[in-house]
Amino acid sequence: MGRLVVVSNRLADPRKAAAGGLAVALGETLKRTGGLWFGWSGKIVEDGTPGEGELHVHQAGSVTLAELDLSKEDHDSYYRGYANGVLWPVFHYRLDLANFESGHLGGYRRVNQLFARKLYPLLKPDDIIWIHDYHLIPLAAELRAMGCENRIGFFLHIPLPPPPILAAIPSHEWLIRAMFAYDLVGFQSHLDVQHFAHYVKAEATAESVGANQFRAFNSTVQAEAFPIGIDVADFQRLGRAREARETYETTVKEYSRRRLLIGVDRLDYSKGLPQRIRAFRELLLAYPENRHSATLLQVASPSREDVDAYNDIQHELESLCGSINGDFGDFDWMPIRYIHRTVARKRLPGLYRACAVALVTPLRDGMNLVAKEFVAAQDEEDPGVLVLSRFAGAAEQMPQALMVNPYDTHGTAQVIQQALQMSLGERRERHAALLEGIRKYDVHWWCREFLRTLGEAKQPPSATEQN
Ligand code: ADQ
Repeated sequence: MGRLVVVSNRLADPRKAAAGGLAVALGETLKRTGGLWFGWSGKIVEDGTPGEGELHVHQAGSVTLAELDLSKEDHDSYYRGYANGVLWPVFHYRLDLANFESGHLGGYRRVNQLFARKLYPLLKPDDIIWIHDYHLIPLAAELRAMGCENRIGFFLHIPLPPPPILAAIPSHEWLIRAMFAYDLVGFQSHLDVQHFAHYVKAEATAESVGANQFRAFNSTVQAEAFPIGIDVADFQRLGRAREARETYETTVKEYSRRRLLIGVDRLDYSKGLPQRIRAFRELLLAYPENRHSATLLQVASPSREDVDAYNDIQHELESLCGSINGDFGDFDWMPIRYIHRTVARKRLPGLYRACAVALVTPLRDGMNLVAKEFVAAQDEEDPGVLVLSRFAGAAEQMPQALMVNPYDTHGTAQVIQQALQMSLGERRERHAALLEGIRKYDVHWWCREFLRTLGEAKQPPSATEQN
């Protein structure tokens, strides 16, 4: 295979210990092929000219990292305004939180054009290009317009909503049309692929021209599900290291005799945090035997604090946790420990292992890797139980979890109670099946499978066909 070129909004240095499984998996192929990783540098230039940005190119071993600065105006409209103010809420089915101010679309297009202009001169004819996520949907179309004939794949890390929701975006046709500039479009779940198929057939009168292939706008695109996984072996190695063992021991000691439940999320309205906290309150009300014995550790890392909806969710969560602790807590027991911070990656496996139940209850999630990390971190002899939202992409792959509808407060409380009371035999059985699944479909499988399919996808369209 030719050189791999990865394009994403942000880059992660694959050599750093804090890098997640995605950076490691992409990093391996990038290293092997002497590849290039291109993205925003994270720097915002206060008085920068819109549509312009300095590019910094440096080597990290055999991998070239190319990072682009953005002007404040571009960042505001592309990242904050359109990507996180329109696409993120709508793709998570939250029309109520979307802000369709038209100026933002201009910024989104401008930054995608800027990315294309800066990336195109760095490309070689046999490079395979893999573009990531909702920030960069129109990037391939911009590259094609410049004459780029390389194979280009796209992976959407977040869900794709059904057509009536997608169609609420004023520029929805343009957005989906842009997906036809790719040779392969990957989604997290089969449900997302179905939504794509329904949309393109209804709105773009696309024809199916083979398995998972759709033809419209004079172009053919292949659309398939590639559920992302974690690096199970690596996460388990992390679990055996000193920091994780220490975290496990101090957590078990601190909460001795108590049953621990855990939630680990970015503080995002898609993660269903208030609903989860309300279900935990319902558990204490409906099953009072859990008072003084069950504690919920909720870790929520700060995220996108410059977007209004994120401040609202933070306040809602703080007030909910405070009122439950006030109502139910005692001098020797607090029902909820809410921590508004990021836990060091090295400590995560120890924390997961110390907990009897994980609450992974998003209202909507592309995949949700916390569900997989929790399973990977468990003691196989005495594993914890995963409570999983049916609305997480992970639900398609993890049927042995206890499934919940996070909008159903009482139903969720009942399932949490079932998790707390599950026999050792049933816990082991469910855990073994879940572990087998996440091992088979780990992040390396995901990376390999996507790139193999992209390599075998139809021949790249000629640039002229795109007009
Ligand atoms: P995210 O919404 O960021 O990603 P998720 O998959 O849940 O979601 O988590 C990503 C990583 O962040 C995990 O490795 C997790 O451990 C870590 N993390 C989250 N909160 C943390 C905290 N408080 N402290 C420490 N670490 C924390 C998007 C999509 C997901 C999809 C991923 C990957 O929204 O649906 O699974 O991309 O494709």
